[in-house]
Amino acid sequence: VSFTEFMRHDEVNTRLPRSTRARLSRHRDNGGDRKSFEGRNLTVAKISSGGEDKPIIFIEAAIHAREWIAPPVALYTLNQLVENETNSEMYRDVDWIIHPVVNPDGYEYSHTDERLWRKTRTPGTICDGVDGNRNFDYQWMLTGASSWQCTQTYAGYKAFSEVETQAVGDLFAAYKGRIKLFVDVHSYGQLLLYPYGFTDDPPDNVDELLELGLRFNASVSSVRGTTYSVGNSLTLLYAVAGGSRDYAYAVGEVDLTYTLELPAGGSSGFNPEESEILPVVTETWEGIKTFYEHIQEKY
Ligand code: 0X9
Ligand code: ZN
Repeated sequence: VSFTEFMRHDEVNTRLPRSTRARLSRHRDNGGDRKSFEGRNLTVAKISSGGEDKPIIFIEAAIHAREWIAPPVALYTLNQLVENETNSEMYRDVDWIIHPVVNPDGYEYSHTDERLWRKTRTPGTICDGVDGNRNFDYQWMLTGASSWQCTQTYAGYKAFSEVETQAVGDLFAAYKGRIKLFVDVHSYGQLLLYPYGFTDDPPDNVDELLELGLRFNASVSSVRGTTYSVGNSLTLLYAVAGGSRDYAYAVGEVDLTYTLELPAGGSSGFNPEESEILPVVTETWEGIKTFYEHIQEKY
């Protein structure tokens, strides 16, 4: 099931081979029919073999419009789960939520008008758009975010000003207690970052976050040598407050949350050659399988 097919068909179930026994449904819990600011579907795939109490792995991508290598990682995961029979045990005891394009308006704009557009497309009085990864309602505007609308890290006039971040927030609320691992896919930098973005005080379970992160790196690097640095967000990168990862951790009560910064590509870092997409996506898949194995063993 390609994402474009997925977008066009309400009844995705009928397109799945019966043998997979996956139920792939458009997500109905994120405010029902929430749309992006410009009216695009905020399409979220849930993959489940049934039941309402299994642990969930939640993957989101493209909260930042220009990071085009991110949606393919989410879509490859979706595709491997529902189309590759050999992976069907991966949704037997674990459910998956995959939100491949959190910011579809910005994503479209980065195709039509401005390749390096990052933010949403809500109009401002002088400049447009809000940085979705500064807009979540946890330590909003504390640090590493701007109140000036013309910056790339504009946090919005209030937390959750953007319908696209509200939709993600709704998912954390709807599945509170069940989401055990959350990955926010970005580019670029070959970094796997755990909480927090606003302080280098380690979270309670830093040992588990680091150890699993290092196992992610080992799995990815076994494919063709791509290595990730694993660590605290502020230490390895810079200060950020109001991001989805810290919101997931602190408000969503998700114990294992990461920002994944995929490898750079092309002249800007955000535009890898077409020939680089599959290599990046398939090596990352090995890391995602390691995340899955950890959740499978733990619960
Ligand atoms: O600045 C960001 O939002 C992320 N980097 S990016 O180049 N993709 O824009 C890093 C976010 C790290 N996450 C948190 N600290 N919450
Ligand atoms: Zn980003």
